[in-house]
Amino acid sequence: MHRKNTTLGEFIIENQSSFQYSSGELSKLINAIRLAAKVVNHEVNKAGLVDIIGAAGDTNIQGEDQQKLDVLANEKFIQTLINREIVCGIASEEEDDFISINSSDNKHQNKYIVLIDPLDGSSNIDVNVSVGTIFSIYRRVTPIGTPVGLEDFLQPGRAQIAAGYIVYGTSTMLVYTTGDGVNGFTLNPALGTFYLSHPNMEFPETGKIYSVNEGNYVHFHQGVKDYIKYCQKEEGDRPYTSRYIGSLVSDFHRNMIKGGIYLYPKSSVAAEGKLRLLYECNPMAFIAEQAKGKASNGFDPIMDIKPTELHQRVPFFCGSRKMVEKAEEFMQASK
Ligand code: AHM
Ligand code: MG
Repeated sequence: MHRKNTTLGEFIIENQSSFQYSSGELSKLINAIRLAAKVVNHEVNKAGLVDIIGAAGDTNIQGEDQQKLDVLANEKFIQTLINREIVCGIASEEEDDFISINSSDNKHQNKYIVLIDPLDGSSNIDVNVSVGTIFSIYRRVTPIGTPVGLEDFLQPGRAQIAAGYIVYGTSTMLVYTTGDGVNGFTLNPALGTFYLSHPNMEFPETGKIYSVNEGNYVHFHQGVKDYIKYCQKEEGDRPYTSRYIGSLVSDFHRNMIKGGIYLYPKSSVAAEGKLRLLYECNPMAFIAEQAKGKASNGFDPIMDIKPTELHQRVPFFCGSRKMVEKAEEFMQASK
């Protein structure tokens, strides 16, 4: 039970002892993400002023090149984590390879790595629709004191220590888990403070919303087509409502609050779907399971997949437990 007006900073301190490894390092890391989130939020909020202050690719009044917001978000998160010297490695959806961090007086002594999608759904920025940041934290598996290796980043989602997202929506929210439930914090922009607004978030067991890019229908596997037809059928509490923002964080966030399922299946034109296992699916799967929801590739739990490459894609079925199970039934039936 948390009292009213608990800030994210207070919450992190109060819950530090419940972390699996409570040296304070993870708290500092989440604090750094909180800080970067506020900086990126400030930039995202200015995006609508692009015609006034210059578009990406333009040169601003100081003669500096204007950056695309996703590139800027990538830099802000990476720089904040590097400056605070709290992680030994970072992998980002925006970077081809992982980054090994070695500060002068701290030779590979940190134990955590971060994987991040700095600005997911960035095609929505130009049209003033919500975007998000997704992050995932693991303990390194290579020995402390040595540089990080690819194996540190290719751990299955089950090994995650923490995961979360920031949704830059009508309000900006930071939602995260350290394996002990899911809590959501809303930013008061006037004060620059996140307040605990959504304690113990849970997916309803079932729901009435399905979220999928139905424009790809003809390319879908028969099981997905059958499930979509099921959602649209007039029977019981159906037809369901179709809601698709095209911004994973926002679609997920709405479905967690209202009850629903998000699908990005593979298709005849995208052999493994679109979403990335490490930067998008694993963290969202961890949050979903911690919120009593479910996440799978249509057959098996997302977090049981052993990753083979940094930018690996996987089909993604995620949301209210009973809805994901129903979709899996259709996938099995037409296997
Ligand atoms: P991105 O990482 O390039 O932003 O792509 C991920 C986004 C998700 O947020 C969203 O759910 C999906 O791509 C939408 O894809 P599509 O336009 O194919 O439906
Ligand atoms: Mg993305």
